[in-house]
Amino acid sequence: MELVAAPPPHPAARLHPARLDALAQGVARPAYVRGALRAGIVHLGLGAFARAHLAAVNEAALHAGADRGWGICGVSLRQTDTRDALAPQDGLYTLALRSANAAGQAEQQAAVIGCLLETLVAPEDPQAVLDRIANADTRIVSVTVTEKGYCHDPATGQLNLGHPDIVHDLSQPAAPRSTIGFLVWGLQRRRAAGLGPVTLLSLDNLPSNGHLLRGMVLAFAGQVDGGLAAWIASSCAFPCSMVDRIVPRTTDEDRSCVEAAIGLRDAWPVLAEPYLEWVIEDQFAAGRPDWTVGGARFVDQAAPFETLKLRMVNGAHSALAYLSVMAGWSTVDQAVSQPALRRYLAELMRDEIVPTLPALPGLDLAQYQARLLQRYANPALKHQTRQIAMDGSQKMPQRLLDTVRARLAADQPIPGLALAVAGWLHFLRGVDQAGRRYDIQDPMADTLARQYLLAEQAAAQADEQAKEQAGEQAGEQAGKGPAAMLAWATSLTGLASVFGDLGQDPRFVRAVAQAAQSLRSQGVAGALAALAPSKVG
Ligand code: CS2
Repeated sequence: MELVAAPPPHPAARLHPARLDALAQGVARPAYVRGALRAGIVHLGLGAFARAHLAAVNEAALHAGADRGWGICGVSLRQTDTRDALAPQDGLYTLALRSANAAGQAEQQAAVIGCLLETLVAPEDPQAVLDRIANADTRIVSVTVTEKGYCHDPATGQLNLGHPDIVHDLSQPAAPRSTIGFLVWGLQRRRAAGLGPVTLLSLDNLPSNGHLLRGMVLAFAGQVDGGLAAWIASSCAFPCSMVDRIVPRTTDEDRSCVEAAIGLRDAWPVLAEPYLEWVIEDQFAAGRPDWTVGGARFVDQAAPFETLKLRMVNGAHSALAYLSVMAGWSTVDQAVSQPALRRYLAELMRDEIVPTLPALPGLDLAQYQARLLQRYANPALKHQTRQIAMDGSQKMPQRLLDTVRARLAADQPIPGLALAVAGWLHFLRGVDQAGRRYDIQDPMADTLARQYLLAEQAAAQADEQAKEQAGEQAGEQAGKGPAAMLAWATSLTGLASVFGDLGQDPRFVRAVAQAAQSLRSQGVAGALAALAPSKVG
């Protein structure tokens, strides 16, 4: 399904504060004096995700009259591309919320966001980033750097002091490169300058993200200066938060579509679904804007919301992503239009995930689940399953493995969860069912590739032994017998930095082996059918 919009007659002029009058009617735009804004928020990791929630909600607060000190300074920690796209637009960009109407036609609501005042590129000028954190205007330093940006061990949640960026940053106070390095050296400058504390606000998809960030910052600061660590611990705030909005990567087609809709050319618009849930613990060290006007909710404890979101939205997303990449379903809506996959996800949520969730008064979980499947089915997003499949080693623990642990602790079966985990492990072979190759994008890609090879060798060996013991068995192919798959799963789930002690739980390893065997011998469709033989026709 395509969004239909007539292209402008001439190449459109570039989005810019001087050209807001040229915006098409109905496109929301900054209605406050941008020049009066100061950057009270420094945001590290200025990807599409932050631009689609933090900045959009903050924009609503500014429209509602929030104090002018709540502009945003964005920081890209690696690439120059966001800055290169947005600088000629003086930081303006479009947020296009996409959905489908009752007839299934795509609809788009566009708004130009004005609260992003500047974008710094950390590797070009680390000093400027440190100065910003240590600026008197700064009151919140927020972070969306994805799971791997915390330089932690995914299974234990401890700072990885051997991480090359952390090793580098501990000796480079003036030119760090990791998020944690920037935060600690920036806070050190603040303290030295006699400035007050700030709130460090993690907005990443990690459980207790505020506590995690606090742990990383204090572990790093402790290596540097005990006094600094004590000051941070006693005066800075680290609220936990949960953000839920699906934000696919922007494509050139999206750029053209937004240009046609707004009448100006935007080099990097952001697309998102209309749905937004942003829940934040109300612990701020130096004030905050009233983000409730843009839909945020302040709570005492974010943990139950995080668990709900990570296990349902992200757990189901990851389960869907690996199976879909293998099966050749490239977008999420295409994937959930496959009846067997949709049924699998619905049963995974209802039967295996929901029973592990903490109670949230007033929440109807059946409705939440139905709404989630509808969000996945949004045909206007074209959310790539490959995008979700990235960084599995960092995502598995909180999305699927914690749920597995909760179920095993209650002695409950895990067939759907095991298929999701086996889906990831099977995906690591790097070839889909049609023989197309893809890269494994993961900070642990090398380790995973080595372990995958070892697992294949273990499988081949186990198969040989099984055949010797049983005599030649007609029809059994090397690497696919139950003994082989058990050896394969034992080897892969032995990766302690992802699986922790789960690799030692025979119930888990056996379930993963069985699901993997099913995937390898029957493909995704066969494995889904095998899981629910009575239900999938
Ligand atoms: C997705 C998330 O890419 C992924 O791994 O699961 O980005 C997801 O779209 C968001 O968390 C939704 O809130």
